[in-house]
Amino acid sequence: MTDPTWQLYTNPLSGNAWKARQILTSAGIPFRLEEVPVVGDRDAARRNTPVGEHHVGRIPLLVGPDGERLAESNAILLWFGERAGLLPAEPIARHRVLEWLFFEQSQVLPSLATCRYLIRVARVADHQPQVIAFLQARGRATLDAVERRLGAPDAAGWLANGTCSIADLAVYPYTRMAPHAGIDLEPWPALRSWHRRIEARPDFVPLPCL
Ligand SMILES: N[C@@H](CCC(=O)N[C@@H](CS)C(=O)NCC(=O)O)C(=O)O
Repeated sequence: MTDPTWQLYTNPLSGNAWKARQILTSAGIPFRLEEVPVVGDRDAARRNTPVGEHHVGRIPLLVGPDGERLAESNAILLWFGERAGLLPAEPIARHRVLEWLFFEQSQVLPSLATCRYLIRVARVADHQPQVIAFLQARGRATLDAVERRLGAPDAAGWLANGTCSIADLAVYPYTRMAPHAGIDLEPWPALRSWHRRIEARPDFVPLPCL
């Protein structure tokens, strides 16, 4: 028997899983949370779950009413983006949004999210000081890029097209949690104002691990 409710396989520590919670909420889709661990014996805990059965085996993983399985946080943002009114249809406007989704996966996750994971989740930072310093330098350059964009005259306080979109939801969690990666956000004022702007939206879902 199929379950009529979307099931989101998640963990409160995960910024990628937050993106899925936020877009489901913004799109008005009812869903249920299924928590899976991100540390310890993950394979054992995930065995016989859709996450364990998936070829990538990571969260977020969303299981739909017809059994469809949706992986990759930014692909999930795209799936529900139009329904949430957070993804424009016009090609150039859509392209501006996609640029930030790819930026997030290629710049934000490998620097800020990885560094945060080593310090805050796996707690192995003491053994990797050079790796941490390298990732923090990459993370600061990433924050500089976001700050530059937000400071541009046509940005109007948002990353793409002068309005809130899934671009903002993609880049928000791991830039907001940069202090968990050992980076104080004081030098990036436009970024901090943008975080507050996202958090002031009426349907905002707080990051559970802040
Ligand atoms: N590119 C993927 C990355 C997903 C990812 O790294 N998920 C992490 C949690 S944030 C995870 O499942 N970690 C536990 C593991 O790899 O077993 C996305 O954006 O969804």
